Amino acid sequence: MSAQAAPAPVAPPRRSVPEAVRRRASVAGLLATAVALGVAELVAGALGTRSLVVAIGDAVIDRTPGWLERFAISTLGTADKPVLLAGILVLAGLFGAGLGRLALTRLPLACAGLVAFGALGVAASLTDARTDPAEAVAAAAAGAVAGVSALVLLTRAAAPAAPARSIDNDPTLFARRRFLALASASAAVGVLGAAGGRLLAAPRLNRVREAITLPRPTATAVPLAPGAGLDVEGLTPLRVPNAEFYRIDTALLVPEVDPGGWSLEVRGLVDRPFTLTYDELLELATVEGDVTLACVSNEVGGGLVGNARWQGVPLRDLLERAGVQPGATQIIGRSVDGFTAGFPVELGLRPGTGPGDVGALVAVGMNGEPLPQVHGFPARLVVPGLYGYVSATKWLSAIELTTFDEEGYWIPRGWSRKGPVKTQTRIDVPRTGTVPAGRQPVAGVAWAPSRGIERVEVRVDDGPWQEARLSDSLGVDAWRQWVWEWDAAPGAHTITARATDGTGEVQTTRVAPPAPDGASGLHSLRVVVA
Ligand SMILES: Nc1nc2c(c(=O)[nH]1)N[C@H]1C(S)=C(S)[C@@H](COP(=O)(O)O)O[C@H]1N2
Ligand SMILES: [Mo]
Repeated sequence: MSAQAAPAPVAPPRRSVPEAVRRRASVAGLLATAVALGVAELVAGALGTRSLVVAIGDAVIDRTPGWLERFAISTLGTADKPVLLAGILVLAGLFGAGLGRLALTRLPLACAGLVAFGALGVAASLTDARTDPAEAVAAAAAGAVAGVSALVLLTRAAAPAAPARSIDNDPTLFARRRFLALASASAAVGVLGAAGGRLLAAPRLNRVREAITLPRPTATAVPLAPGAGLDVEGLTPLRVPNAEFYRIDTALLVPEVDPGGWSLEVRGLVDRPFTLTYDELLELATVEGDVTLACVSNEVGGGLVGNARWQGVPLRDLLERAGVQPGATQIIGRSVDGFTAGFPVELGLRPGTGPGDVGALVAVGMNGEPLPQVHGFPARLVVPGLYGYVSATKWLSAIELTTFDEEGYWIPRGWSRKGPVKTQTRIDVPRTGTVPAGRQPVAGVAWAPSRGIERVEVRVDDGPWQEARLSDSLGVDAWRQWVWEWDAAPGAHTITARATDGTGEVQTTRVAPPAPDGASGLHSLRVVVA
């Protein structure tokens, strides 16, 4: 299209467009984009398909280099996702504002820009097998139609055809009011559409989840007698409630997996691959046990670790049914969201030995409930002794027997191929940097999943190591609470703790950062006794 080909459709030549009109045109384009996004969200929510904005975000995450993703996680933590979402929205807004200005002289081209934006959303959606292409196209088309309509109306209102009656000097203020009314309506459609879409998407799955009754486990976890945990204020409970359990995942929004349409495939280097529906999985014998899950990104003293009572089908049962071939060395868990994590075949085949050692599980329950959506509903892997990034695939869709030629999600991003959890101790109490003099509990948790915790010791300044009292053991895979009574003398002190695992090995004093295979070193705390 050339500038001379046709007279500008709605505005006088560019040079004479007043700045105020161009500003309004930017607002018009921004709001038309908001309308497009809002309507697309609403339709996606109503159809139960994935949000196009989220699809774009996930596509960005998948293409992010490992160093940048690590940097984002270490600087932004769990806020990395909202920051990315906000970034996408800001970029969309800038793009929209540009389209608005373009619309002043090239309305059809600006409309095509909105359509192209919708096409980008569809393209991003299609990179994910979960998304029904027809539904993605429907959501994008609805958004594009609404956005184009809004752009046409808003552009006309922003720059009325006759310059003499342009809204800058219209004494009746009619044009200005019309623009403001249209602008407010567009903003409302954008915001309400997005909110409505989210609301439609979330509760349906919650109702499905709440209607599920898990079968009784054939083997139960070590019973947690009332009072088995130590009663120290501020100390983390032996079993962290689901709502407080730490959460780490790469997906921009938590996958919403309807168990009705879900199935689990066991495949790869096996003699008899098979697929189970959710109901079929629940018909198999399940066991229950306490397993402490830890994230490799957890700093010494950090909170990315938790213990829960998991219920699930022993992975070994599924592998025996499939018949693992001799060439298989790695078990990869694949998620519906594309995430993968792999660990040695031996760990999947190792039988549990009893309530305090259940072995690897395809978990369906967490602390007596169906898995919460954020923790992998309807099913996830739990492999005692390994960091989550090499084992604990949430929203599990397939268990694939393969070799170590294939790399799980985090391996090419700079993390170690194997990820056994390092023995660690965390001091939880005292929580504050200042405590009164006199008798004080010093308390915390210590974990060495698959090896167990035998002893925890505490030291004040350079004093001798003093043995702490441990909570009852919930098995080798679960953390233990510990407490030591300190007779605190006034002054500034450093408290340090260390654990000894079930093999008799004292945790290392070597200080290491989380990358590439987990942080190490002793946790210590500076306390002022007043
Ligand atoms: N699908 C999927 N599963 C995943 C992850 C993920 O990003 N996506 N993160 C893993 C990591 S790094 C950890 S530490 C654990 C965390 O499990 P939680 O969120 O239930 O605590 O899940 C693992 N499973
Ligand atoms: Mo992790």
